[in-house]
Amino acid sequence: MAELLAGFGCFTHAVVRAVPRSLATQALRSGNLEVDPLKVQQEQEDYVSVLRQRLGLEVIELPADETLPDCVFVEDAAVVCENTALITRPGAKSRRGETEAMKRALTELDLNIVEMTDETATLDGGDVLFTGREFFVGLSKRTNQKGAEILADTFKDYAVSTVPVQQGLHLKSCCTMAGPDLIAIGSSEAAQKALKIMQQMSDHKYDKLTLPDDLAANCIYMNLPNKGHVLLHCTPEEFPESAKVFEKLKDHMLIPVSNQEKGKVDGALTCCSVLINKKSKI
Ligand code: M3B
Repeated sequence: MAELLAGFGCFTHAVVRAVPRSLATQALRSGNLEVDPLKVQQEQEDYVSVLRQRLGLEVIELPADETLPDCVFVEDAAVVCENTALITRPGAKSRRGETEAMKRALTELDLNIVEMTDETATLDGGDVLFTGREFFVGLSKRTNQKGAEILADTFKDYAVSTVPVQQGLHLKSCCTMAGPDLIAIGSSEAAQKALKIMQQMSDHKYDKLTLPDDLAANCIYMNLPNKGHVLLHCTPEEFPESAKVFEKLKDHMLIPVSNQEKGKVDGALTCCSVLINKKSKI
């Protein structure tokens, strides 16, 4: 049923946010690696320039907020599908303030806004995998069952299944979509287990692209006019073995994007944008 997937990966707009100086010292992180403040700025500039210059998306860049050290990771603040935006209630208290600017930007873009106001619910966008056919929601330290239920109520056209996240911060710390019906998945035991659960829950049989490194499985797929299948993926410097796997893909325009500094605070490629497809109003 290819027609079901007709618009998968088609995007016109991206919301991103500048890196606050406070990221280097105050962003949440699972390790204790030191972030180079200049390098992380540069990395984000390069990321934004890929979206804007190279891919021609209309990029809305929110200003950094020094009181929100993790604010560059906009993916966690909203889930957008078609013309509806769910403004999340991030699991980390220190991140709750990130949704305000996101809500304003998405309102400005004329999307239907749904807010997760229930104080028992938490959800980070990093736990939400949309396949084009259905949603998988990771139940993690940041996202709970109530959050997943509110997502299901918001996007009623799609099935929503939950997947326990046993390792890493978010579900998308080890998987994303690398193409229509193609799940990019890491090789760790936890990643493979998550894939198995998703396969069991789904009526559809997805193809998979297995990456040696879990974090390399966080890539960004788009389908763009005049460009076709586009994939933003890890650089050979960061993940040499995984980069080789991406380089074998023949149907994609491949764009390696560096994530070294943001990776030190558990950020990945998908974390730094909210992608939107605004069909022009005629
Ligand atoms: C990362 C936030 C890091 C905060 C994103 C998705 C998976 C590995 N210090 N947020 N959405 N996580 O990335």
